[in-house]
Amino acid sequence: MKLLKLNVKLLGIVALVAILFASCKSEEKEVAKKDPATIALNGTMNAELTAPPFVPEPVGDRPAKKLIVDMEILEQEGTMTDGTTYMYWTFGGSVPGSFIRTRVGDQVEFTLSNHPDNKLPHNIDLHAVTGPGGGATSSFVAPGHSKTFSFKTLNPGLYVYHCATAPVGMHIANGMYGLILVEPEGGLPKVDKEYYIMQGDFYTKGENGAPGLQAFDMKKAVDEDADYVVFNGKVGSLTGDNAITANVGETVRLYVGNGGPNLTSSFHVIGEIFDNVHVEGGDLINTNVQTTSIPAGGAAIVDFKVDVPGTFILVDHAIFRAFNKGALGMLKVSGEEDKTLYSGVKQEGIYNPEGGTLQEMPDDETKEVVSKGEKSLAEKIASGKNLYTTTCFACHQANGEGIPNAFPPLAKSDYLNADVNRAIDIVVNGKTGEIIVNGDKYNSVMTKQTLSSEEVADVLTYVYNSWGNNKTIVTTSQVDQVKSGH
Ligand code: HEC
Ligand SMILES: [Cu+2]
Repeated sequence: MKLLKLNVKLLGIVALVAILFASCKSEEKEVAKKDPATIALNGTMNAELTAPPFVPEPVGDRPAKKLIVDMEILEQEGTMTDGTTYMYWTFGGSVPGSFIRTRVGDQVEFTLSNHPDNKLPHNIDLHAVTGPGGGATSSFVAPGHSKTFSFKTLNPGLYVYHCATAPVGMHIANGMYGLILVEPEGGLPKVDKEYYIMQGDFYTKGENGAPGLQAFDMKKAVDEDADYVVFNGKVGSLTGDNAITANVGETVRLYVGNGGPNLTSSFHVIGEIFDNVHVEGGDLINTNVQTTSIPAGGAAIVDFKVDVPGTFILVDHAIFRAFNKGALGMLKVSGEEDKTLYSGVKQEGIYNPEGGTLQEMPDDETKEVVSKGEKSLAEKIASGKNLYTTTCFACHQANGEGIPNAFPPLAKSDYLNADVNRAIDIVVNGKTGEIIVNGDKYNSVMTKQTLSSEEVADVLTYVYNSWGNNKTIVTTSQVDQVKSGH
């Protein structure tokens, strides 16, 4: 009897321990493996999108939601540096593109719209997407169209997005990249100021500082020979009145990305030490960092407390890029000085640092001036050249040399010179299907160009009178005739 009782007791204890152990284990499992794919959605909201250097409101403790993102692609001329412009291709009208802020478990419904005035098809590859092409295959969209796809954010972190339409390098080089942040459950720790900065390298026909509208240079891009290396799409985007700001005693967080297409950034803030760096934008946090390496197509989250007032210079510490190619920004901190932390000048010396201003390149080229009025042949060619550099050069390249296997040449093109009405038809109506130009096969798509008859006549006259072509003069009425024949 006694023995039996003891046995029962023992059995009871064993069972209890087993139950406790099991429940404890399953609880542990739940905490460690809350599968983001199973996080329930709680309502719908429109995503706030911001242009750099600003970021949307933190997610805080909001539940996962269906998050609507509407992104518009705009191809538009913008300033690269004083006196120099560039035809940027943008997500949302800025370089880098609009900042997207989500939390883990959100169901993002993404609509990509390609403005009807644009010349090219585009798409988007978001590194935060788990799926083929990061969304690229589902978002390929022609001018005047839009595409919608959706994805669930499974991994917290800071991710790059970019266009992935061929030639991919060229779309990225023209500014088609940005950042998407996926915050963890409960959000990132609170800070006082947050900013959005993204580095990019640019390749132009003219050297750094050459005036006027500068075309993309494919050869320099392939050679990784950048004319400009900049933060937020242009020289001076974060200097002078555009500097980012904070007050003494505040914590500052920077979301820093690198669009590339080629160069790795050695991101550094002169006079500050990063208290925390989310290495490569992931969960790993390194502390007390001077310079963090940000690969092309990668990102980092850095934060630091500003203890003393002054201007802190943001650079790519591959330092010629900062002082000679544009990768230089400013953080202006205002507030009371603390002489124990930083004394200021105690004694004059003769050390002469390079200083925080950009060195100007000499202006030795003059701008071409196009006069208005009745058009002579020279005027037609001048106007055609302008149209060519804003419309056709993106694909056919500045000297009409094209890109092998993608865009046929217009220079010394047997196809072009053989039939002027066919050429007019291609510009007016677009062209797809196999063609052979100078012995090479092309089978691609040229989108229909939205130009007036006069513009078509001018641009083709320019093309025919350049690069060894047969000097045909195309008139407006000839273009009208081809148009009415359709
Ligand atoms: C979106 C890129 C793109 C733009 C912009 C573009 N083209 Fe094209 N173009 C092409 C492609 C691709 C082909 C070949 C189409 C095919 O394979 O059927 C082509 C073919 C041609 C051809 C016939 C082939 C040849 O080499 O002679 C001419 C002429 C031409 N384009 C002129 C122009 C002119 C003029 C402009 C500017 C008004 C222009 N294109 C803008 C991509 C483009
Ligand atoms: Cu693109």
